[in-house]
Amino acid sequence: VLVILLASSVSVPQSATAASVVAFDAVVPAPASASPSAGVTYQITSSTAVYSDAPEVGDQLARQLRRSTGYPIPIVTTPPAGGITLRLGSVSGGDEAYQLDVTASAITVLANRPAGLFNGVQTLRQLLPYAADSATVQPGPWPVPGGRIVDQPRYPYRGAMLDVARHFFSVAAVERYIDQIALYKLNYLHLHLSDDQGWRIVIDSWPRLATYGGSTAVGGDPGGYYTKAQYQEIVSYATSRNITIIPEIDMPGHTNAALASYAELNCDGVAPPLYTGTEVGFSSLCTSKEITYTFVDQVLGELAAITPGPYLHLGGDEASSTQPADYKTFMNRAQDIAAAHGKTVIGWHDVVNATPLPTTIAQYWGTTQRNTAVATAGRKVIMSPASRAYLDMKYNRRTPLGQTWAGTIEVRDAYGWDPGAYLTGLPPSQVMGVEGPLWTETIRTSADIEYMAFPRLPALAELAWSPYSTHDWTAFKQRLGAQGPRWRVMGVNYYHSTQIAWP
Ligand code: TNX
Repeated sequence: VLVILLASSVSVPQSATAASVVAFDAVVPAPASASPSAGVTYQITSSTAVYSDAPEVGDQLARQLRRSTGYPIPIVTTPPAGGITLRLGSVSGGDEAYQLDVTASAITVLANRPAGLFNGVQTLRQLLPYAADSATVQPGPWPVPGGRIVDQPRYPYRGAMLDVARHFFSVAAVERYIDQIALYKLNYLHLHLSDDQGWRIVIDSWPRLATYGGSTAVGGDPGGYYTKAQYQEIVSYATSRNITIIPEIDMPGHTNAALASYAELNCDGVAPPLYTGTEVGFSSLCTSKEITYTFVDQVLGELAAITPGPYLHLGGDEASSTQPADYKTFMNRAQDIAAAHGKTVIGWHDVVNATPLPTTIAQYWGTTQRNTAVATAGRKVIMSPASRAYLDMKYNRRTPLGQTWAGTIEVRDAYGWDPGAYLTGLPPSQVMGVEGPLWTETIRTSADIEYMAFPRLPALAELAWSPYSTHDWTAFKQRLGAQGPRWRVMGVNYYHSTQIAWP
């Protein structure tokens, strides 16, 4: 019975029958509204052409289709009769909204902005047979189910975080992750660029941060850092996939790599050794020295200059080696410095213990649903509750990677909460969105990243994108399962959770 149910709604790539049409209910995150046209399918053929009002979005779609279908898929300068048209126009729902129409004769995506066209194309990708995500030419056919999807995000912030400090990840590895998360309409990638174990970005006025502070990683693994040009390459790669990079320099704690690089940043003037363990809370910038603020100003200034996005993340978490009064003084000055460089501050929710600027955003990482200080701070909040959203938590006790301090998180736990109602007393209107952080004390390769992020990150993406009225575990696990064959085609090393009936 199970097999029959799955076969009726999910395609099998090898099969060329009508059953290989992907169903509308295979899309993650669930669209705000979807109306299939029974019996109608569009076929991508050797004569299909693409027109786009957003050239980059059209190029990306055409490139992918050429790769897997082997068809020429030309880009044309007027909307092709019978082809794929990506048009700017007017839809309700803002910059990221789109409308996708699939008839027997044409595919049309309509959006207010290129971001909406990009999102519509991600939905279209998921409506194509899995083989369309292949890097090599596949036999086809290439049917797309007919109907209309009218879609817009629940939250403006849908993020992932990658800790490149505990372990360093190459530009190629970061771009690979960007490709994977873009398919689920995430629009922010937060890079945790500094911590006790490593400093990962060149700062010209403090060169030893990267060359010395970036020279190692957890367990003595190889370090590394991004040059400014490499960082900018990541930023532009992300931008063309509707993803804004948020750089984090964690302070005043989590700073051993900086303290080891420059003796003058330490209150006692003595540089500690580099650190490759996994303890937290032992390091602090010297909040009483003026040079500390020169350092913060120059670091944030150089980073702001290469970061087109509006946000700088100042960390601020677990500063247990900083006196509370000193923490407040320091974080208040650091926020002013970031603002002077034209950026809006994000901090881990500990930032509410300072005086958050009216615009400062708190990222909630607690393990309980009660945190009065955060709920009543009157600030926007990004929801990353550790017991639901932390991608470095193990799925279960047997998971080979990850940690358990916030519990174990199976797929159903990652999906089974409402970001708008999670933190007691926080007005729903203050919730800006959801982020899935991936700390990398135990994570060393792209395969490790993928194992922890998939399938939990798509679950978080659905919480962030889909109206809560669509929230339904039974329907979700079916949609999520439908991603499995796609991940196999894409080479994504996902965790085969037994909660999901993978086709
Ligand atoms: C806590 S949560 C941290 C990180 C660790 C993580 C491991 C937070 C803001 N800080 O420094 O990497 O736990 O799960």
